[in-house]
Amino acid sequence: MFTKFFLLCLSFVFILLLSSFSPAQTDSLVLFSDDFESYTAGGQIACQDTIHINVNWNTWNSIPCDLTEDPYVTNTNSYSGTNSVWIQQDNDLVKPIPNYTYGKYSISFYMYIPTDYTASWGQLAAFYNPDSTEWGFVAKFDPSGNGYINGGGSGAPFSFSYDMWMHNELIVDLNKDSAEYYFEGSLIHSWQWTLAIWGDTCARQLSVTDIMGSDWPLPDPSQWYLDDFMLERLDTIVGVKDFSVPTEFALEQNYPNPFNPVTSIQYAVSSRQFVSLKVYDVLGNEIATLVSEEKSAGTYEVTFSSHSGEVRNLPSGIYFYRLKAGNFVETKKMILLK
Ligand SMILES: [Ca+2]
Repeated sequence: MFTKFFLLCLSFVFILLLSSFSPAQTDSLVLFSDDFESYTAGGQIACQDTIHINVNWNTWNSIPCDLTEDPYVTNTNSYSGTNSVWIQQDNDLVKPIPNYTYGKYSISFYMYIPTDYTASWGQLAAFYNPDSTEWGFVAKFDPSGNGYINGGGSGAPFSFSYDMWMHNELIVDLNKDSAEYYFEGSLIHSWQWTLAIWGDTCARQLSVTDIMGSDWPLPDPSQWYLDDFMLERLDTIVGVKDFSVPTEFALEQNYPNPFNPVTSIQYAVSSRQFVSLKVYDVLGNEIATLVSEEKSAGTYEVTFSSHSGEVRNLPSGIYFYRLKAGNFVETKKMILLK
């Protein structure tokens, strides 16, 4: 009996120690994801405006407008569920991004290349004007199992396998002007993002993702499958400052305030709850969603920028941010001063 009691005490102390030394929490905000399960197999997913292709890369919907360029949704092969996108020769699947200039982002997906076929994908760094684009990088997969990534005026080879699902990830940190390409979780190449694909200087910006059939000098034919595409903001929540679990919900005043263009907002969650943190203008219009997910107890910090992501060049003025977590609701005021 004594031993049991002793063990119980010991485990209690251990749990206390664990809770007081919980590691810093990092988190990400999913800006866009698609597992392609909501589309009809056989339908075309993209809708490229070929007349204004450099102006409006307005694709990723199910209204086909170009029979040759747009890839098909298929149920013959998938990473998740039953559907994926079948990208064939000269197809493009394009994901517009609203020209981010600040923040750290991840673009990832799974790819499957049948034996002896080719594939490629790339990321546009910048639009200088409607008709001038700059490639941030391109990854290619040639028919001998050799991959190659070009970025920053240099590159790196890597090997890949046929007939299996493989993970691709590009991480671009616009704050640090750095880029990293990961294949199957391994870092293949890192470079200065604004050096663009061939080492030319370009704007510090993240734009369209272009996922291609062989539109690159690769041996034909190109044919591959793509599933579980995701665009994430990685630097929205930077961690726990206080290792103890908060005893109550709290929403702190943003810092700096007034701000231009970036400010930080801290909040505390005392028990696991669905947390929503949104920014509104004085008319009550929703400007941005900073958090919208279940969070465990802890202290979090999120950044808000007046000109990145879905937010475009907000005017100077008063804005409000509102935290909702369970029954807890609090709103605070912040001032953008340009
Ligand atoms: Ca799927």
